[in-house]
Amino acid sequence: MIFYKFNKTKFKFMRKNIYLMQIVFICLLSCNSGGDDTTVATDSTNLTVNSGTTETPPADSAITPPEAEKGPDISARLALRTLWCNEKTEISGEDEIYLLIAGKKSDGTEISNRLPTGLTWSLAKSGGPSRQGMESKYGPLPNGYDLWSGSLKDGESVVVNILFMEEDRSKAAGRAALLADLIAKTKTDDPRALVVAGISSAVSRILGQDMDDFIGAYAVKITNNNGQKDVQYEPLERATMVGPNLNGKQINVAGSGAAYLTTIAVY
Ligand SMILES: [Ca+2]
Ligand SMILES: [Ca+2]
Repeated sequence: MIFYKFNKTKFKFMRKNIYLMQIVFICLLSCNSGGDDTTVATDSTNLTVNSGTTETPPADSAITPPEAEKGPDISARLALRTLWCNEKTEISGEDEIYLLIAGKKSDGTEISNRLPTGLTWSLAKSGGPSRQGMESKYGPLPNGYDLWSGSLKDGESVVVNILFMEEDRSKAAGRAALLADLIAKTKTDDPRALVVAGISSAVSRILGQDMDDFIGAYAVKITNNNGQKDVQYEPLERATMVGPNLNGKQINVAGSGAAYLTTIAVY
């Protein structure tokens, strides 16, 4: 009987404890489920974490693609190889020939030059190489007379306009203004814009009366195409392509009564 009473008391005690544990458990459950604003959004754009903090994942455009591999720099030289008089513009005496060189690199570098510097090449239509040929009369430089030389990065280009002139009474300031006008018109980023329009009218407008004679002009564009030298030749005014020979490209310039066969090359 004592044993039975003891077990009955113990059983009541245990039942009371289980009841209390159930109350505590229910209380814990209700606390957890109420009032907390922790949510996980179902879409992929925003995650709301504790008290409304919003984090936006990086946009695709923020990922920088790997830079395309650049080709090597190149060095280039544009040279006048020969200049031969077939007809001169002066009625008497020799022509006094000089070149105006106006151009631009695609990085904006301007090219402005006169060859020979401050002087002229005196040429005539007869008398053989010692009178007709610039190179034979004035002596050849190695691979000709430099019109432009420099380096080009991959994708860069240079446009060089070459004007063949005969000197009379124009002033240096007028020639400088003409060069500046041509440089301003030169474009390097459009293959169709290689042609500089209106050279002869610019010569008349800028040099004025008693001006030097304009014989003809052409342009050369050199581009570094992934380490390869691409060259375009373009007759501008009073110029005709003759064709390539062993020394380079032959172009005839014939204006103001004169006719000169020129050879240019790019190295
Ligand atoms: Ca003249
Ligand atoms: Ca003259």
